[in-house]
Amino acid sequence: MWNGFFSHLPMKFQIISNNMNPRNILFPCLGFAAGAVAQDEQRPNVIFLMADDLGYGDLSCYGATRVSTPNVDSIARNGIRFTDCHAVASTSTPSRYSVLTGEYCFRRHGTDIAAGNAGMIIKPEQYTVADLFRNAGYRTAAIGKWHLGLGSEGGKQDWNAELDWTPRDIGFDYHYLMAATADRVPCVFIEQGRVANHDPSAPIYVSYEKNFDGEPTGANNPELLTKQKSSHGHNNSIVNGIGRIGFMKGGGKALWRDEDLADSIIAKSINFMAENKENPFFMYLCTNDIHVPRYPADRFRGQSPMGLRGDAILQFDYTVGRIATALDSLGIADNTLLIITSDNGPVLDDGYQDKAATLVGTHKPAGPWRGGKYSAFEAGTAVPFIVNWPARIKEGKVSEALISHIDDIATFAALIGAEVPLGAAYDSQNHLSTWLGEDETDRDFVVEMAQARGLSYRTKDWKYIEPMPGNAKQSQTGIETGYSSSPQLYNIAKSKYESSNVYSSQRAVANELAQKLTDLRQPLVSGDTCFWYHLLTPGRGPRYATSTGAGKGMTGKTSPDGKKSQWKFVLRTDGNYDIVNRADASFIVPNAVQIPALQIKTSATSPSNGWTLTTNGNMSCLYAVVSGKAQLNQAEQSNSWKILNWGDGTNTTDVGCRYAVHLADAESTTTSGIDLPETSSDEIAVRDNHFVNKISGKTVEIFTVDGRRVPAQTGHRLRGVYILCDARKISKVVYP
Ligand code: NG6
Ligand code: CA
Repeated sequence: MWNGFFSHLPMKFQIISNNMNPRNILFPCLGFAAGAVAQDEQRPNVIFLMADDLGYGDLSCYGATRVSTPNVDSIARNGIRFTDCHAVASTSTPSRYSVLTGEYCFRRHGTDIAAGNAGMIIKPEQYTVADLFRNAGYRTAAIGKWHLGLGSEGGKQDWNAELDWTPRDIGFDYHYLMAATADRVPCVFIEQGRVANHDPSAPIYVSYEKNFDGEPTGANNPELLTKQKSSHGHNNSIVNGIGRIGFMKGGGKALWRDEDLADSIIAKSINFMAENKENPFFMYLCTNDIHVPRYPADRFRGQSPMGLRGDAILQFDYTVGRIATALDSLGIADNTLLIITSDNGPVLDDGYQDKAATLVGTHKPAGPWRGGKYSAFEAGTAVPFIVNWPARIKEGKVSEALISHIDDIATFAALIGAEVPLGAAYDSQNHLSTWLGEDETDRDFVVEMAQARGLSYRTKDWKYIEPMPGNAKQSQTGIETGYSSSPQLYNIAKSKYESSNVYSSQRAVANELAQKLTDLRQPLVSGDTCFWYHLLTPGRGPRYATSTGAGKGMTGKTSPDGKKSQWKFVLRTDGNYDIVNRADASFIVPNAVQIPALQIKTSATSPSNGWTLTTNGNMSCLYAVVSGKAQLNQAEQSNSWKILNWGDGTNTTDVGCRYAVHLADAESTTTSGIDLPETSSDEIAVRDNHFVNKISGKTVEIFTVDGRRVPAQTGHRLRGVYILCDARKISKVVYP
């Protein structure tokens, strides 16, 4: 019945077109090696199309029979359909964080399911996949579901003005977004930093703490829940006859109708594609489907035998069809690489009475995998993944290779011949040949993060789940979480469905995987990483090099245990800092507070006691983290920031202090020993305008002790002490 419904949709997309767009012409002649650098005119457009909560088994090309997805199937038939792809996390925010940054979400505090008024989780100085494309000359867009926070400060956004931090600050030229999820306020789209169709007669206020006087809520006014009733939660503000999470007031004509969400997202996507058909573009396109509340357009409701959840799958498939048709009619289908995937696994009852659970019948949303959304079990992160690129992929295939979303940045970099800056997208690896179906090389391992933030380590054959707290089954969603206080090991080669925990009989395997997880978890930066990464994020400009960072506004604050000055800065390779509690290593300040920079003067400069930077107001930030054993801290007084050495009391603060001074444009007078391991200057050569370590073959960067980058030019004379950075460690190099 619903098949016929799609008869108007394109089938042309599956046929490799003879499109003579000049950008495409040269393509067939190129004998591409994987990872090859494409020349400018041939670089494909890239669309990363991500569904929300779409399970592995929810598409007919992945085995669904109670729902049919002909548009996705057609793209899969002519592309590479992966059977073992994993999102990085089993919920949206952390999963998306990893897609956009190439960094495991477990490394970053504040990546749990975000509220609708969360501040932007990815900070402007952090490198993203959008930076990769934008720096390579692509136009970039983020359209649809966002769920990664907006504005510089959570809860402080003025929704009636322009937001200060937006996806423009992390590489996206254009955005049209739902701030969080359809079930979270504010229920409006944000376009280019402002509420789309903002209605001045109905100013918007948002709170996740308390209701606004006189506003109805799902809890108090169930009679107003005309379109969907909650099954659990979702009983705060009511918008469009549906209860939401969080409170909002106003909105007027800017408020979305759930029935129109997909059409709005489609329209903006097609606009963006049409506007950029002459130049390469990258579109991060995230549907609202099939997340709750599921309330698709009138023409889809009632079309599937599985109720609204099935209808939402049909609407998702329709979206894919519309994108495909648009590519065709714009003449750019041939040279567009289209990826279709999902952010995490499936859930039936996720808080609304939409009958998903009662009407599911024999349908298996998770396919062969156990668990679902939120789980540590495989279904949490096992997602559909389809790669289609007519110009390059000539034959449809199914690939069983083990792959992960974490690799998009490095893989796309190889695809377009761009380079990921040192230290950025740290966890991302290039698997282009696998993604294009040229081979089936597995990733060595895949990391999966459950909602409880516990990790699993998957190899092709095994799955280790570390112990984590929480119930084995969620009472409200009915999902098996895979959480257990004991370690678990499953032989995936034997069965995809994790039913038999072989931890006891296979201790050696389990221990090995557990150890790998431990290794991976090591902070990227402790004693051995470099603070200069901060400045290596390209395309930002001085605003971000000098006015953001952790440590700001910490004056007088106390750590949760009530002690003052318990902060410790741990620099991460993305250039941000985790501020952790020195005593127990828990996180304290994930989001720094913005304070304008003022003049800073150095005073006492005894390295072993730390330096004091005296400001005549507030300091913009303390960037510096010292290499080696030391960390920096500042004392609690507002005008005098003491940089302490928590290491062994030696003079290891010197490099960091000098760097802080440099960034703050302050005066400094002393230098003394730099306590770092040494790399021989003989190991360093200049190749293609890069410094390379001749032994490892890796690119390295060289900085002066006060943080200036040394250009890699042959003939550039180096003399004295420099700081050498590779992706993992910093050392000093002494040129005689
Ligand atoms: C949960 C919500 C669920 C969904 C999820 C986020 C309740 C009871 N449940 O807290 O409905 O919104 O968060 O989903 O509020 S995700 O796909 O965006 O991660
Ligand atoms: Ca999701």
